[in-house]
Amino acid sequence: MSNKFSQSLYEEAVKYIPGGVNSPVRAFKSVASTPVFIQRASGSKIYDVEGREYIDYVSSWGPMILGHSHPAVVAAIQAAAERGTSYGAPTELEIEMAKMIVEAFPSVDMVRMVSSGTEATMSAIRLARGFTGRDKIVKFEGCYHGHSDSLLAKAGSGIATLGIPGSPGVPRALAELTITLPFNDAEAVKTAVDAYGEEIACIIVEPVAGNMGVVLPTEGFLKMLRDITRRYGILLIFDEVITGFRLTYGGFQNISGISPDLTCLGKIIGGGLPVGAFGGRKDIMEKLAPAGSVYQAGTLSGNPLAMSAGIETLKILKKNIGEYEILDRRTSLLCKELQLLFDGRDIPVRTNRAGSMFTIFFTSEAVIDFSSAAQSNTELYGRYFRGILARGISLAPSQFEASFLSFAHTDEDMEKTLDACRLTLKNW
Ligand code: HOZ
Repeated sequence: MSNKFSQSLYEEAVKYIPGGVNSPVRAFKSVASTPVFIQRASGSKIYDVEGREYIDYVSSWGPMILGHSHPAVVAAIQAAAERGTSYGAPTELEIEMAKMIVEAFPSVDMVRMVSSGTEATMSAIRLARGFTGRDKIVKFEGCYHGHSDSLLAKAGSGIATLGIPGSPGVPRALAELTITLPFNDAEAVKTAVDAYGEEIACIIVEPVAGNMGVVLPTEGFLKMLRDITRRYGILLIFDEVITGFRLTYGGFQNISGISPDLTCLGKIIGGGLPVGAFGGRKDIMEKLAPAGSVYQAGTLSGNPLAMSAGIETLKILKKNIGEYEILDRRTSLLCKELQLLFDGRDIPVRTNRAGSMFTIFFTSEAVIDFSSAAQSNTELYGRYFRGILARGISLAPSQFEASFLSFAHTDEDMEKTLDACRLTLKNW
């Protein structure tokens, strides 16, 4: 496919932006390609600078559950912009947003808005350390909680995509405080907590992992985390930046019935604008400045544009709560049909799915943690990605990311996606 304009923009971009992109996975490196530059997006489609249309399953990495440029969300942003774009002072919008989150998440009594998921997890970790007076934290291999120093060890997303074990620039003294364990491995958790329980401030987990590709928690894993953290006075943090409002009106905690002490959010609650939030038990949250002494701040925190886009998005989701079920069914059908196409060609793949998020792993084994995800043939994923992209389908440009459906995806989009897959596999 001719990609001359994107190619020339990429060549220009690398002169001024490291690697040509502002977030590593976008560079298409792991799929042996160069990025498609986007001009606009609407509903389930994005359009590149050459005017080519793609059915979009990247969904801006999760936020666009209503589809792109939803008219009511755009109108809310426009109306907010006319009243001023940032005040650095409190607004009524922030109370409205906080109330909506508190209402949707039974484990959240209070919430603090920030500007990204990274900020949310980073601040939740500081709060957990401040609250417990302990320094060590536990995270899971392949789970990604943004790029703050404490959380980069054996992380998913770009770290997994680029195959780097951690990052230079993270002080060893800090990295040593992060204990990294295999996801879904209850025994490993018990061993670590038995050894260091009194020193551990928190266990942070994506209750459904989305950043090593989609990996579901095994039966009882989250409950085990809840029980053991309670026993040792460790805080349990659910990173629901991706799963928040993605699987239901609330988080995976509403579905699993397991309540964490703190919850991190982002993506959907900003309706496509930069946002993050963390919230939880009142006694913990009140340790935050200025109520308490754990410091955290931000000029654009609670930004009126982001709050307006987020509030409008949540209102629409709440009003159309039945759509989640339709989305779930549609994604399930798509995944089943895709799996059949691969099976029909004897190409070993495993499809993991939670609601409207899914990953096709190019492996014959079940994917239950990062080491099984890492068995995937990333070259074949790249080949599939390039084949289907050339036929107008935009998937996550990495084996270790999730793809997403939105309320805007139609049956016709599904048919076109399956046709593109059929054609790609025909020329395999
Ligand atoms: N780390 C993000 C996905 N899990 C990628 C963000 C982006 O490149 O926009």
